[in-house]
Amino acid sequence: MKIVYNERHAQHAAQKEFFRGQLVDAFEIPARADFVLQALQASELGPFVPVVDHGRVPLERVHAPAYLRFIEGAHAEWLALGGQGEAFPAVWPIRSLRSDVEPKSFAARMGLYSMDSGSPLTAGTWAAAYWGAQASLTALDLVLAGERSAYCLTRPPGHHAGADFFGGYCFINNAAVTAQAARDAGRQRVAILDVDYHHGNGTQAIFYERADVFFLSIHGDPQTEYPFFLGHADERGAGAGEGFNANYPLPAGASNEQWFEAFEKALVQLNAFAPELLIVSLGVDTYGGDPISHFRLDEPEFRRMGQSLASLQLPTLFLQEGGYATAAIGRNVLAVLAGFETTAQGQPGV
Ligand code: SP5
Ligand code: ZN
Repeated sequence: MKIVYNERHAQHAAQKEFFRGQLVDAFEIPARADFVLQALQASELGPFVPVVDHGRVPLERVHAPAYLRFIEGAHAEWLALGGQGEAFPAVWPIRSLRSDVEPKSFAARMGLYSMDSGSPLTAGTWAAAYWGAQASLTALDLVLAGERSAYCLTRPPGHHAGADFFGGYCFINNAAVTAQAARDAGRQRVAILDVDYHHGNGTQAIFYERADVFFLSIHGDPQTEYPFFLGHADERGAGAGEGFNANYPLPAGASNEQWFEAFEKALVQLNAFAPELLIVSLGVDTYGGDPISHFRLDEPEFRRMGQSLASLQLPTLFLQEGGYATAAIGRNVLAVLAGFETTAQGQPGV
């Protein structure tokens, strides 16, 4: 399996995040990708393919240009105002306030373009996120050129970012940018399967009224789990997109049996859609040892996940999302990809 690695990921390196009124050590840190890289280098997977710059246009197919400009300049604005270290929002346009007028105030724009105070924005956030999207687009090129699969190793992750907001450690929605690019390259039906512990609210919202990109997600129930305000089972798409969104919320603490029961149902739905491309938003924060999540998958389950995905016999792009048990991320990601690879090798080409 070819791998595209965003070497600039470490330019986004937050020290702290807000949690219960305190600044605590950040969970989404460069070591996450470093550990995955080490595990991949020690494996049979590869080769590594260099990132190709596809420019800003594919990002603007999903994200509002004004939002992208804001992210690009936000940290410099924060410093100019006397902000220290990483930038955090403090005020949001909640119900009854207007979000259709972009204020001049930096603090106000920070709130306009964000969904939480737990996603620090640093000097290198734009560079890391921009090149992450480019890495994902490069991985897409490989699959469009006939590769059975590809893996994009990047951070920060993307699935919580909406068309015009960041949050949940995410700034550019790599899965959405890549799915849209596949559509623009002529693929008619694209499926995005999100197996991160957290619901991919950004990806869902971007494609909610569309029938050409089917979003499916298995995640912690938003009644108790981040991102709280989206990800319920009754969200099935709207308008032309009715029936092309599927959520499988599971209670925090769900068993592996429950997880795979939901996963297999999602795969049946996905298969019936007959997509020409599968994008997997691969968060491994479903791991039992994850410090901020509450499912119980471990190495055998991650391998089984990869094997089941290969059995769909679809061109498949794996895209790194969450996973915060830093020392175990490499092992867990490798289990998915190696599980996929061993199964895919026994199959005829797609
Ligand atoms: C991509 C992704 O996985 N984003 C997850 C965002 C989760 N944000 C909420 C984090 C809450 C941190 N809880 C700290 C628990 C300390 N014991
Ligand atoms: Zn997550």
